[in-house]
Amino acid sequence: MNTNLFVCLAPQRGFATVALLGILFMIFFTGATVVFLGQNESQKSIKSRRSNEGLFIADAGVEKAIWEFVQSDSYGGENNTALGNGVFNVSVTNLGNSRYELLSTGWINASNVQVTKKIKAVVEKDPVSQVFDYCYFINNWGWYWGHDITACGDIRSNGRFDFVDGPKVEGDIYAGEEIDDHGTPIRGIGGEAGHQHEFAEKVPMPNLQILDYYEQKAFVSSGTVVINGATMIDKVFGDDAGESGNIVLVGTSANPIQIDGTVVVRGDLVIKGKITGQGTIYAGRNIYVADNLEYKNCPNSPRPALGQTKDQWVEAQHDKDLVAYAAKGSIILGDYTKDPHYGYTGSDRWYSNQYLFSMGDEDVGLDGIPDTGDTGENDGFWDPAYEDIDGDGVHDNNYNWSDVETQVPITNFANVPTGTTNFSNLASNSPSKIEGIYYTNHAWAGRTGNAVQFNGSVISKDEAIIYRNGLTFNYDERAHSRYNSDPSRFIDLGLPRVRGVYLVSWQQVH
Ligand SMILES: [Ca+2]
Ligand SMILES: [Ca+2]
Ligand SMILES: [Ca+2]
Repeated sequence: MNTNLFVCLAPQRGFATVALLGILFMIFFTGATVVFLGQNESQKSIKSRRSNEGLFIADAGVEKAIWEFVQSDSYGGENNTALGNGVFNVSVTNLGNSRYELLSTGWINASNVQVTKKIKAVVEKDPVSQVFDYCYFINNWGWYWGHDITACGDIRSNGRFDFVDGPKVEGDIYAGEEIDDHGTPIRGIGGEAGHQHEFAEKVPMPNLQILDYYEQKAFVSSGTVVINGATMIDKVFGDDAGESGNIVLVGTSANPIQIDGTVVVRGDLVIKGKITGQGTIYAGRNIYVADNLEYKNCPNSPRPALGQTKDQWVEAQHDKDLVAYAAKGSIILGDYTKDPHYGYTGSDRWYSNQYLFSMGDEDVGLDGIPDTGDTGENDGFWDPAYEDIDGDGVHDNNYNWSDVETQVPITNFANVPTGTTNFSNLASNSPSKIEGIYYTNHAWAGRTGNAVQFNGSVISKDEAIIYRNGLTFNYDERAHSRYNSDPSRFIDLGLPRVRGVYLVSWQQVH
């Protein structure tokens, strides 16, 4: 599946091509039926049929407008477009935040019966992806192996979701394939049948292949990263002479990393410590979370307090730090160089590679998901029409060390701390608090310390997080799409978007 060209199929009623063809078919079919039955029908019945037909025509106007918005955002509306026995008009009002209100009017004027029907709809062009509605979202395989794993918030996999030893889930569980507890009940409300949704619709992951789109966002938002008064990133890092595109950002309580808006790092980003502000950092390759990465001004509590609604919590935390990290490559946590591959044999080895390196092959068949045994899976033939999951035009094989390693030695990165001679000087395999919203449509891999907390979201195609004595995911409700439509709570983080049109509301007004 090439998500780059995917038309958004979020829970919605309407979507462009298929629906439009369906409605056209219904109108012509209905029209023909009316002509055939017309002689024997009462005037009332004809009127009722015409009324339905008028509504179909007004709805066809909405569908036509959605189709036009899929193609371009400069659509101006329709004027007396003929369809079947009638015509439709569509007027368009730009509501801001990529939203448009459509007023579609359908008329029938035939067989002495005149009907006018109006539909008002709101659509959102290229909406923020719904993958950000979960504290843990995986395209391929969701796996919670361990009694001491806790998720507070909804979790979702487009493939299978396996639970071993009764982990705890305080939220809903969605899987595109089977949900399997392997004989030990899942603890928390996620263990209840009403909160488990197997074979759910797959939610497409945004594709970051075209970084230009996000570079434009960086220019529009004049995004910056500043540390101790020095500008580290001015909109895009790597576009000016002398900028290699690879940078290290280390924040402390006294001198946190300050982010404002959207910025792009064209190569690798190594980041750790304290961060403050609101915004999103895109990386053209990997993001290395080298150790703890925490907000300086974090929410009062990671989740709504007892008796506090989600809305109340979001309102109260609206201005607190909120940062998203989106990598075109992978997100690598900890010190991967602590591995026998690099001559290291200590007990705090990285370990993630032992799981990660059997993942990533794109020979996954028609459904774009591995281990489902569908047509074309593991057949040794890679068909880019449905198996180029990341949209780069190349058959990606299983991950290996070259996917994990920095693309240049750490000493060649910009802003590398004085005295740094190797990656180990900056990284550790004992991080215990990771705050923020993390997105990649490749691997999310790494090693943690004891009782690690992820406050935000972990979103990836493949996941290989190796933890010690406790792993907790706390969803940050401020990232949920339900707040996109509420101007008083809307936070424009600049999160990755899905190409397409989302139907926000639809109502008959006349
Ligand atoms: Ca498959
Ligand atoms: Ca294949
Ligand atoms: Ca590919």
